[in-house]
Amino acid sequence: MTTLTQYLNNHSTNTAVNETIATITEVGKTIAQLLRRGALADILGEAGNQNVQGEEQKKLDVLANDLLLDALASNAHCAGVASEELDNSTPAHADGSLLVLFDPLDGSSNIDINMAVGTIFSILPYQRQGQISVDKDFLQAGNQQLAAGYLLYGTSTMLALTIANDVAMFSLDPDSGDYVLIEEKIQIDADTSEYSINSSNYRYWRAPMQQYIDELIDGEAGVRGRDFNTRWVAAMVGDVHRILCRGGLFTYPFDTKYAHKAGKLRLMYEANPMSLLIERAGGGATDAVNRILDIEPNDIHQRVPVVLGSKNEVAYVKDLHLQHAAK
Ligand code: AFP
Repeated sequence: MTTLTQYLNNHSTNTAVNETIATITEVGKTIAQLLRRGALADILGEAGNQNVQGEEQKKLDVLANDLLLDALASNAHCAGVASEELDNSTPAHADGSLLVLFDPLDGSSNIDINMAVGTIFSILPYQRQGQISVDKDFLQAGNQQLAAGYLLYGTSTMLALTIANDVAMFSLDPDSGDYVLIEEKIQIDADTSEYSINSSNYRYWRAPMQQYIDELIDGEAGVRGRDFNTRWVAAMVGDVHRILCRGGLFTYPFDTKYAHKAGKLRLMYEANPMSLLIERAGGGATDAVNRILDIEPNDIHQRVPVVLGSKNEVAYVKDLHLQHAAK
């Protein structure tokens, strides 16, 4: 049995990264305990205000955010924090070597219905040690991440983590309080017959995405020559976890529903960490055409269309988009 601490010591010599992952995953235990108590812990329902995204904040959005902020404020390696729930980044220790970004509670709409939610985190290098960090310091492409992962608060609490070239999966042992390694080199199949998309937005998608989904629905009788299945957790962590477990394609594509938003998912603390996990597990991650990890950000809350998962399926979506662009 290998614990998270042992895994980190065996696979990473970066003490700052290791200790910061430990800080984040310890908070994950507290969030998991609160979720276990659910309605009994007075964590359900609205917090009564909106975040920078214009979304109604749930009580647990705010609580998870505050728990992570407080814990990272005590971590001398952390020079600054950016969160989905905060308008701007929060400076921490100017001499720290790392920047931490997170979606503290992904899948908030699932909290009140007792469905899967999670925490997504990304760790970037801090390039101006000794200076107070500002938003601009966080604007680094996803290919600069030193580590990334998520906590999934499901029937059990699980941690997916990449700190080097591998993707490892851990399960929280509620008795010992240890995250126990259950798989150390996750690889996902290049092909799949399972996809995830919120189909209610069909009328807002661009033509290539409409064509792609039409082909999947046509199944064996159509050009794909096989039937497909669909799943939609409404929490990216849940859909990405399923893909790490058995392959698949997840997409939240560009839509004209909120034209100025270019899709729903945020680049810095959702798409980038999840893309690093998926690519290192042998999958692909694009904005439909371009590699997400190569996108140079211009705002810590910028949104990006996302297509990720089994490599050949992600490539198929890209080809369709290129074919349409060539018309
Ligand atoms: P919330 O955290 O606001 O519930 O959003 C979750 C999310 O960003 C992502 O985790 C889901 O895949 C996606 O939004 C669900 O979007 P829909 O509500 O449109 O299904």
